[in-house]
Amino acid sequence: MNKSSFVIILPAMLLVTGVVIATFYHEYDTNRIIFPNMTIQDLEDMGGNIISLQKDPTGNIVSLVSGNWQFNKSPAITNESHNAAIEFRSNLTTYKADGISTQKLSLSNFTLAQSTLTDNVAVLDGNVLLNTKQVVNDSTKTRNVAIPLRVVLSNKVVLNISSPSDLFHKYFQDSPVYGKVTYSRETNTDDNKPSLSRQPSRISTQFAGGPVVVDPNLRVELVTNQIGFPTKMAFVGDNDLLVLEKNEGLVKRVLNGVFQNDSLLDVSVANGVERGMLGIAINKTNNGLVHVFLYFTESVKDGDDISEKKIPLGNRLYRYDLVNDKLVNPKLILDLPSTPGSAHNGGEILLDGKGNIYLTIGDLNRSNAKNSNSTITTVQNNPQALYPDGRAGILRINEDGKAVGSIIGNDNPLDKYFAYGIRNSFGMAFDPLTGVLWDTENGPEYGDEINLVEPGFNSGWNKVQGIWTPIENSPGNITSDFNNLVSFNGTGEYSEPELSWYQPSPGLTSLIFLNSTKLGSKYANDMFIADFHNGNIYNFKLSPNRTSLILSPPIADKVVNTKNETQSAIFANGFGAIMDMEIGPDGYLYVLSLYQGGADCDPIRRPNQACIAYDKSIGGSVFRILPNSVMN
Ligand SMILES: [Ca+2]
Ligand SMILES: [Ca+2]
Ligand SMILES: [Ca+2]
Ligand SMILES: [Ca+2]
Repeated sequence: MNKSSFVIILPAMLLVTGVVIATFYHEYDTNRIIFPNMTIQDLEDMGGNIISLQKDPTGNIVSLVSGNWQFNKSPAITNESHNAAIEFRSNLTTYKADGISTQKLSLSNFTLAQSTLTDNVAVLDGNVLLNTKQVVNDSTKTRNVAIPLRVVLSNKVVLNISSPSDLFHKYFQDSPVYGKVTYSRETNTDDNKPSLSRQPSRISTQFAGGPVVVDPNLRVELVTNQIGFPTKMAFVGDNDLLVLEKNEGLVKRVLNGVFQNDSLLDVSVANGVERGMLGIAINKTNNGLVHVFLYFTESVKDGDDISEKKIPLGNRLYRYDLVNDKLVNPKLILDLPSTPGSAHNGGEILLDGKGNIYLTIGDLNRSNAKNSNSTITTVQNNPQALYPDGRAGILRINEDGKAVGSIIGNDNPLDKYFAYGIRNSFGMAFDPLTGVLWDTENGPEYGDEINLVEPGFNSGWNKVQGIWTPIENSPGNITSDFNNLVSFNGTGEYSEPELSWYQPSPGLTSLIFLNSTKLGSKYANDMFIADFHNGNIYNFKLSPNRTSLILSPPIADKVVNTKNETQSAIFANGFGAIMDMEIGPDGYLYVLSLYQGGADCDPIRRPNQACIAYDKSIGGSVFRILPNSVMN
């Protein structure tokens, strides 16, 4: 449709419909905007109107869409200096040709997670509330759903609003809108391949205005926001960070805060649910070589476990050499199972500085399934089950993939288990003062744990999770009888978590000890843990002998009964979904997170919950936490 036909037709429409539209067309003069010199705050007064006539194939007008868009300063943000304090709104009303309003659509409560202002283009990523009011049989049906939204404002396109959400697609993409506004589906390569996951609606736990540290002496700053779905990171040197992109099997580099487009490595990974490029650790050797250890679900080509229903080649640990910005000379160290499930692959890699490698791997998503004993092994605390195959524990090996002494058995691979009875884990660290290992573990909707991990530690899965006896995915009674656990002739020993979460589980991920005084001496050698579902970092102090946590009521009982009970332990929040933390060579705390948090997608157990589909293209950020007193 061209503009002249629009001008001719509009007055006739108004007569028929009686709709009063004071301004039929307005555009903001973006030609005078020089983006590098503006802040997000400068968008505050911008707005415009939207009008569209929709015709059937023969040219008859079938409906009219009118509305507006506007940037406002968000009333929720009190920090005037922060340039993320902006809210975007858009309202559309659809009228049938007879003038009856059929649908009102609005986008409101936009929470800006990330913004980039480059030459001529402003890109705003965040989440928005999609509100639909549809008149059906004289009654109005209202629906509110949080969806991810991208707003691109440029000299040429003026305003493009897009989202990967199916709901957004349904309501907006098929609506040709006249005016300097376009609504389009986000270009998303994942859309071209079939997925087992339903398209999620997502909710953001990354704050508008960015994450926040509770301590007023500390601040959070963004290092980069260019990363595809990230999992883990590791430092090569000062301001030199390697970051993993899960779904494409990539290793990327962030150098002096600048995300490098060229990958250091691109391998083929299965990427259904929690599969993909999962773990990294770096060792700078005395002879100048940089060894990079990577753990990933190897496949023939990216995503073929979904697109072609292929069985992955394995969950594999490799050692590479970092030479001239590339990872070369792959050496396979450990070849672990990757089936039957696509979740609980673990992924954290730790080096102990004595040539040994520690790796977490979960139960590969089967030991809680009914009538599915085919892959349950004795390390999952079922004495009648199969001989272990490497799953459900923390494995300890040397760089040749060989066991380092044996703890619970002499035969391969039982000799490699440092700990067992683990459903899944994304975090572990050595206490810098004692050298003792700690981990975080993940229960099924309940029973996340922090554990002290002695050699031969049995975490109890699948007979106990947290302190409860599992009944399907729910917590049963507090477990009191531990006689049915497998001890491998007394060489393995169950011990209870130092802290357990009841429901809902926070989805614990990274665990680190802050072996730095750069955030203040009061935090030195404290434990910090992060979660996926809330975007929180929690701070715990250890007892004088460092074998337990110092916990005061209401968690002195070593159980987080409700979400509120950890309120006083929250060190920082609003990160989205935290995947990893590291102490940089500069002594500051670095945080790797997804923009969105929320629950993971499970179409059966969580049919209507805002969630994260692990095989979707969700962006990630690196933040660092440092004192206010440090100038850039
Ligand atoms: Ca890491
Ligand atoms: Ca790849
Ligand atoms: Ca346990
Ligand atoms: Ca409690």
